[in-house]
Amino acid sequence: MSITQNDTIAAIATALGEAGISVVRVSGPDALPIADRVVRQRKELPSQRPAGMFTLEQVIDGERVVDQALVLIMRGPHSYTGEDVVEFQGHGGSQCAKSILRVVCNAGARLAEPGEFTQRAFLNGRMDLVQAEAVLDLIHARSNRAAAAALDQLQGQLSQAMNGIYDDLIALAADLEATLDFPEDELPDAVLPEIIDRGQASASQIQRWLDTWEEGHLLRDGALVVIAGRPNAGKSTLLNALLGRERAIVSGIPGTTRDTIEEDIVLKGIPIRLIDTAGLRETECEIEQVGIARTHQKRLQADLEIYLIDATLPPDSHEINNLSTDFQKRRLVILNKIDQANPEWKSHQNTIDIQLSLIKSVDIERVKDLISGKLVSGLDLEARPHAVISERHYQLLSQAKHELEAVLAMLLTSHEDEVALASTRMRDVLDLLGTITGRTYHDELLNTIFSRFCIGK
Ligand SMILES: Nc1nc2c(ncn2[C@@H]2O[C@H](COP(=O)(O)OP(=O)(O)OP(=O)(O)O)[C@@H](O)[C@H]2O)c(=O)[nH]1
Ligand SMILES: [Mg+2]
Repeated sequence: MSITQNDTIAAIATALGEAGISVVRVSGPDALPIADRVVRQRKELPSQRPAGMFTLEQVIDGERVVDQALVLIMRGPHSYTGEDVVEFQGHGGSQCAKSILRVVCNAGARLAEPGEFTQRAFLNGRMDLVQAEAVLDLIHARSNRAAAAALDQLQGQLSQAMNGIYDDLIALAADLEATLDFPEDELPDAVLPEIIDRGQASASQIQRWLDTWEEGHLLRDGALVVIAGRPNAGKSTLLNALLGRERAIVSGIPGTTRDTIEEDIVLKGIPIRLIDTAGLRETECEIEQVGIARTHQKRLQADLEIYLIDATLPPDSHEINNLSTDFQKRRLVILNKIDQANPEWKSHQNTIDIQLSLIKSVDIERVKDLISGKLVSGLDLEARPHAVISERHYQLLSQAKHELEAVLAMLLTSHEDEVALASTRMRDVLDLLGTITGRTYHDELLNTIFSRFCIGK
């Protein structure tokens, strides 16, 4: 996508399908003249009306009326994009919106690229990059908490924090440069330690934001939770219980589930993809082998594994051993079927997080609490939803912190050459921080961010 913006763009901003209304959005220098060309002329053309006005118009293609629409006029810079904007609110469904889009394009607009309205908002200074990303997060939010976090970010909570750190460090860089003007041995002793202190305070602030990444990842991407275990342990029974419906086939025949079964749920505000898998065992059956290979693949990707054990069978030392030695970031071990438990399990309590019977009096809310508890251990989900950083912010912030720490280490030497070098290196720190909010950016960065948007936003 090029970042020239002297033309006028148009797109359908609502989802196509049966609905009350659909919105076609037009933005750019010709938005108002284009609106004049596509409505049946009455007393006053749209371009002659004050901003904020809306009127019901007939949208025409030559002589033919294609829809009746409310036409809203917004004049730059007081609009989403910062440009003149006209919105046509026509009838829902796909036909009216497509017709309005066609006549608007025939009258001089061009089809917008994905995210181009928001990109223009960014280029016109209506929002910074962090806020533009929040728009996307808000559209993609799969839970209330994720939406609340995105809204905080859109309202500038994260931008203000990033700008605060940036401003502190630019002042620090200036003070550092000033020390270079002092003749050797004349710099007062207190100056460098004071600069180092301030740098360390900024580094801790950066770290506090880095610590929000994990919650950001859970809210934005959702958590992958895999249910694994031997055949017949009750994995599909658990999936169904968590979903509250009979999604997967349950039977007493080991090897019932062969493919992975994926379903989305939300627990404590965390969007979760729940995956039931084929039971783990040695088998001659080719189909089952493929299923088990998929189980292993999903276990590797999982944010949390729920491992189910069948209590009717005696403890298997090989299985228990694997649980304590194989790599898994987070795991919840459930001993199921305690209604018919083998007595030998009494001596193995320490391997197990919870024992229960999924078909006799299970407290599924307790299981849900355990799952969300394991997922967020170390995170405070009781706290009010707040802006949390994304993967892109994480990369830039951790590089910036790394560079800043290198600068501080150079300053600690108090050696003149090192101090001079540190001063140049501070620019890298500032560049990295500036890229977060878009103080500094390049076309490629904008492309990667805005191409993930839908058309019309
Ligand atoms: N007694 C008892 N039986 C249970 C319990 N939970 C599940 N079962 C039974 O165990 C059998 C296997 O359950 P599934 O949920 O199909 O087990 P699975 O782990 O998905 O098995 P595969 O798909 O073959 O790997 C079914 O007959 C269930 O009704 C329980 O708590 N107690
Ligand atoms: Mg199953």
